[in-house]
Amino acid sequence: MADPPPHTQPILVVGHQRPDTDSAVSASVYADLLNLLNPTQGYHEGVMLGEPTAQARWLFAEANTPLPRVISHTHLLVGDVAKQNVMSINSKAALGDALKLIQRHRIGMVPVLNEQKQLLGMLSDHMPMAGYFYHANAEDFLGVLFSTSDIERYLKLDCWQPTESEATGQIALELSRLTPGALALLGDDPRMLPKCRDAGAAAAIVCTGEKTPEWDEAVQECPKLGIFQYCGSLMALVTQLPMAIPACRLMQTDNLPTLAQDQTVAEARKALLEAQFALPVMNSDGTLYGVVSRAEILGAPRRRVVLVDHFERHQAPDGITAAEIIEIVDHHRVGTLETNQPIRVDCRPVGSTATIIACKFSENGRTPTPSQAKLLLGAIMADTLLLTSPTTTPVDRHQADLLAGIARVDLHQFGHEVLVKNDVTLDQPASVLLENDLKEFSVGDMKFAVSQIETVDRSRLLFFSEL
Ligand SMILES: [Mn+2]
Repeated sequence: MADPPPHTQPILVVGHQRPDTDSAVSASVYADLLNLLNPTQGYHEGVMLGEPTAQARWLFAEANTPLPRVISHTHLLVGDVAKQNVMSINSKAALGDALKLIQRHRIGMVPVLNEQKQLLGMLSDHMPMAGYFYHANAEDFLGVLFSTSDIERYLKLDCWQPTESEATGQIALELSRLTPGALALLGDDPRMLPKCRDAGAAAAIVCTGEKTPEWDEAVQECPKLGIFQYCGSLMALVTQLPMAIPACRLMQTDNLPTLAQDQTVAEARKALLEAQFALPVMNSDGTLYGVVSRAEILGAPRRRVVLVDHFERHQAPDGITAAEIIEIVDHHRVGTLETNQPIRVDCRPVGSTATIIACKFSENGRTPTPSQAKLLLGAIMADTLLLTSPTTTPVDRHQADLLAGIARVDLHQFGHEVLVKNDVTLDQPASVLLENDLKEFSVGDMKFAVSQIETVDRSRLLFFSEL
């Protein structure tokens, strides 16, 4: 079985609601065949519209094949349309790094992630502090805590003398505003250094082109002061400084709206109307899956679906009207499903959809694997009650023989094993038993339903006549 290509929406191959064995098997094996025949069309995924029966569970286990994923509708999900591999920054990155990403990639926001790729917050040029991104100067950040290591890294400072410990004081441009532990921004006057020391500053950035003997002397006078050189004017330093503020100090963390992969696109649309920027889409472990913006929602392609084993609107998935049905393969009457475009329809009057899938293998010059053969055979046996139902045709018998040969099983013994697994269990109320294999139909204005209960032991059904 081919692996799904990453980041593309699968084409769902799905049977009817309350899936019986034929629906589960046909969806799974037909998806395999379509992937084999049309590898460029997209990845086909067999799914089930509800929990599998005990019989289907047994059969898939017997065939050593994973059960198809259970879905409850075919509405598009956030995970289907979200943009993945988005640009992100870590919490230690500076505001300038975020701004570079935002400008270079023309994105509206940057998620801030920790080392485990979990979402810490978001930075966006649509946030209230957006002005800082473009016009800020150091004055705006007076009183904001800075760490010298952030500043050293971002401003590419030359360290003349390291700080005694990591300084995270306030920034100050004037001596009068220097507080103990502060970071002082100085011009090109070496005489200012001892004054900073006396005021209790932890570090100072000096703006000078070269380290003159006067500077050497001043540095020696202040052995405990961290001293860094910025090769540029004080004005340039003040302009660049805001870009060195760590992203984690500015990111939005409170009431951060997020989406889950399994939310519907309709829900995402509603959330985006209230959001100022794209929304992060989370994995269940708190890591980032991707982002969704209005562009992804507007440009979302319709969900593509192949329907097997049903032709009735009432048996089809919720959300089918918004989906694009690209093919129907069925052995029931042509029912109430409508499509917008011409599509491939393959309806044959045989005992099971699995029979048609088996025919499609040979019609395309392919042979099912022993596992696929076992699944198809089991489904034929289940749907035709061991080739005895009135719907059984010579085609079913012929395909069943071929499949039994490939799967290396005895047709009747295997068929009997399959049927026993679906035998009615009388430990549930009759109303529940009736619901298990209930199919709804509509003809004109009339709606009706047919329910089936199977047993290999007729005497057990007498129990019902006594109810
Ligand atoms: Mn069927």
